[in-house]
Amino acid sequence: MKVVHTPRHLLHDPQVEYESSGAQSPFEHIGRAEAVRATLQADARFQLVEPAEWGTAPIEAVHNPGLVRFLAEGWALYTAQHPGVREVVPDVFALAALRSKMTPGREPQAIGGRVGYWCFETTTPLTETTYEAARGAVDTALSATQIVLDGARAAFGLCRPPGHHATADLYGGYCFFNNAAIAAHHVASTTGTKVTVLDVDYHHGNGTQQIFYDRDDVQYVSLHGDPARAYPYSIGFADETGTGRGAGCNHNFPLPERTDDDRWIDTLAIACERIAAFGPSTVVVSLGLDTFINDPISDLAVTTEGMRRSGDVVRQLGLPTVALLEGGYDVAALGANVQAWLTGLGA
Ligand code: Q9C
Ligand code: ZN
Repeated sequence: MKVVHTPRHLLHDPQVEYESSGAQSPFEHIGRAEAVRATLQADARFQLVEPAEWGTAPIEAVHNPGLVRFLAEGWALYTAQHPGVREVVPDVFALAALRSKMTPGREPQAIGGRVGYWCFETTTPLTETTYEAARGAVDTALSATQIVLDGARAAFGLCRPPGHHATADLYGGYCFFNNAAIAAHHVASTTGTKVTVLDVDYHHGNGTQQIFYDRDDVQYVSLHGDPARAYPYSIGFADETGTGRGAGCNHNFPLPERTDDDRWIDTLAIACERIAAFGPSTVVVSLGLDTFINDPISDLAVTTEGMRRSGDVVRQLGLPTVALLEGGYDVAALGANVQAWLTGLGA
């Protein structure tokens, strides 16, 4: 199986994130992708290839061009006003409810206001070269997708930073551009066929759900920790099923704490029945490994063998599949968990 990887992910190397009302060392760090690369590089079944350059057009087909512009220029403008700042983080959020009863808000002119207009939370620092890294992750996703469009049964994009929390207009949740949504839209728009995004990250992919919520050509199917207790808290409930033309095309499977391999696999099998009924040409997997039993920021109990079984369930759909890395924070196990998942998928 081909694995798309670029060292450009090293350009996103924040030293601090703000969570639970305190500063901490980031969970989403360069060692994650380096661990996955090392494991796959040492396994002869995988061939590492570099992505092509895809430019901003496929990004702006999914995201607000204002978000792209902010991520490209925001760090320099902010640090010109605040010399010495390394990680830019919002402190004022332009929440829609601030303007209830009024006309919709406009992008603030002041850079301090712009950060909180395009970002929804505090754990996603913007550094001097984050934009280049985020562009590299999109290039990685699109090149892995192209390998599948060219006829491969499966491919893996070693995307970092991850993507599934980024909405059309907002970054956050360690995500800047929604790699999986950009890939899925690319397939749907260039082939005129239906696509499914299957999201197996521990966290609900609120960004992907939002982007496709009113569309009937891209189905979103997600298994995740119940938002009643788990990030992103306000989205990912089972009664969110799509709107307008997209009614019935969104499927959420919120899960309880300590969900084990058997329950996870049973739920994934039901999710795959929904995918088969939708009839996509292609499946894009948002491959988070933070459902792992030892993951430091989540509470499910899937084992490495459960990862292999998960890939096997998806393989049985018999559909061309592009898997893209999302979360997974037990770095010691991350390479083996990706390897197991891709082995199940048919590496
Ligand atoms: N106290 C991904 O896995 N922090 N993003 C959660 C809970 C953010 C996870 C805070 C988690 C984002 C791609
Ligand atoms: Zn996650």
